[in-house]
Order: sequence, then C-alpha cells, then structure tokens
Amino acid sequence: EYRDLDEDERTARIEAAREALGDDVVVLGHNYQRREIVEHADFVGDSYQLSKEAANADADYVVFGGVTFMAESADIITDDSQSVILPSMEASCPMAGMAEALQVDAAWTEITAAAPDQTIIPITYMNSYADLKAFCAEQGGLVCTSSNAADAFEWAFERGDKVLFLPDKHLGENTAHRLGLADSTAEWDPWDPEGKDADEVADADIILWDGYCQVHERFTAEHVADLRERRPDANVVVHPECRREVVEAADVVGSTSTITQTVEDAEPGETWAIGTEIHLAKHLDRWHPRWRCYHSAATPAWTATRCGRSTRTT
Ligand code: CIZ
Repeated sequence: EYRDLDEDERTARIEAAREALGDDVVVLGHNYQRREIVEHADFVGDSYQLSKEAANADADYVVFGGVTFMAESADIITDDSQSVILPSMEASCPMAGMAEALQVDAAWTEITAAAPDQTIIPITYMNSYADLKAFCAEQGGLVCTSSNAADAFEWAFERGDKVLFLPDKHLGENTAHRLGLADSTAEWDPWDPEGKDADEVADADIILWDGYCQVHERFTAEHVADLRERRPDANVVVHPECRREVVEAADVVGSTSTITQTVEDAEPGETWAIGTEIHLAKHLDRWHPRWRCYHSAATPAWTATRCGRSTRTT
C-alpha cells in the first residue's frame, strides 16, 4: 500500500505514526538505504553501530531500515523487551544468502575431515544470518565486522591452526593480505563438487568461502586506472568487500563508517572517488552541500566527490 503513495503522502503518514508512538520507537537507517528511508531515521550508520544505538535507546520498538541480517543483529544486541521490526522481509542481502547455515554445516564436515589434526576456527562477517553466527560461535569461532576482521583473524590464530572465513571471499582475501598470509589461502566453492581439493584445504591457513557482494564486485582495477587518468587529482577510497586489485589500487580502504569519515575529513579542494554502494555516496553529497558528487555512467556505483567546490565539471 505504501509503495503506491506519492512521497508527500507517505512522509505525512510516517510523521503521524512517529508522533503517535513518540519515544516508544526508534528508527534506524543503514548507510546503504535510499534518501526517502534515511530521512526518517533517528540514526544513520553501519549495521553494528545502529544495533548498539538501538540497544542504548529507551524504545520498545526498533524499526530497522536495512536488510534481514541487520535486523537480526539488532535483535541479538537489543534487550529482550525491545521488538525489532524489519519493514520488508523482501529486503535481503544476497551475500548473506550465499552461506546458509545448513550448507555450511555440511561443508564443515568435509573441511574438518580434510585437516583432521588441525583446529579450524570459523569466522563469519556481520553480513550473514543469525543461524550462521550461532554456528560459528558453537564451533569456537566468532563474528567480525569489516573494521575488525584482521583482529578477529589474529584472535583465531592464537587459538587454532586455520581460519574458515564466511561468507565474503574478498574481505577474507584482503584481510589475509593485510596479515601477510596471502600465499596461504584456499577457496571453498560449495556449489562446485569438483572444486574441493582436500590437499589445498589441508595446506592453507585461511579457507575462503566463495561468497561476494554483488555491488562491490562490480568495481574493477580498470575503473580505478580509468578514473586516475581522467581525474589525476582524485584520491580513491573503497570498501574492503571490493576485489583485491581494486583495494590494492585505492588510497584508503574501510567500512562505510571509515568512508564517511574519510570524506568528512577531506580538505577543501580534494577530490575523493568513492567505491561503495551508490546511496552512501549520494548521502555524503546531500549532507555536505559544499561538495559536489560526480556519478560515472560507466560504473553506476562509482562516485567522485570534489570537496569545497561548487561547480560541476564533468
Ligand atoms: O555492516 C555494515 O553495516 C555493512 C553492510 C558494511 C559496512 O562497512 O558498514
């Protein structure tokens, strides 16, 4: 019903509902959500940060403008007396769906059989479903964010011989590089029965589940090279869910909070090209009107922000 309303009518209804509920409700807007969603949010940020805001809020109802795994995370972190509401159950993260707990459970049997004398610690990224998070915890592993993945790996290597990282192979690979373990990774493709090489798994320190983010995977090293040629003044900040070559070609790599902070800390006149979900780049443009954003037609999620200028040049 809400989808068919025009924006003014929808806004009026949301505001009326918020007024009626008062402090009983807190509305969270993830960085990746569209303007029409984050405009109604009490807090905008990454999923872990928002879940903590919800837990600190004195509200019985938490409306999460985000995807299913985010609402689940908020439900885990908030008090039992708080109800977390996801407005649309259709809003899901394809990467989280690439590592279903049942499928991981079956793979776990094969992976542990391939390295019987070794302790394998499973680590799952925040971008995964609650039952997979529970599985990792039960197996002596943990959950990490993109900001603390390297710390999580170090924690795991103090306790075991290998890490199984789920579901994002790019974040796993980028973290392995950061820790100097790039030569000791193996990929686990759960959809390819031929692709599971027990020797490779036995030799590797880090086993990467073959999942990925469909948005961040669209950025290529050629895009960065092309951008640097057209805009030699541009600095590049990308998310660690991007491919290894893209991360290597960037000036700064970090979570959505780091990307936001990097752009906010930029000096007037600096140009930053942002490699992440397009809505975050658009929010940064809107929240800081002294900056201009350039959206490249070739790579729809690629944005360059020139700080402190008011003229559009491309
Ligand atoms: O956990 C989050 O919010 C996501 C999806 C990414 C990030 O870097 O904040």
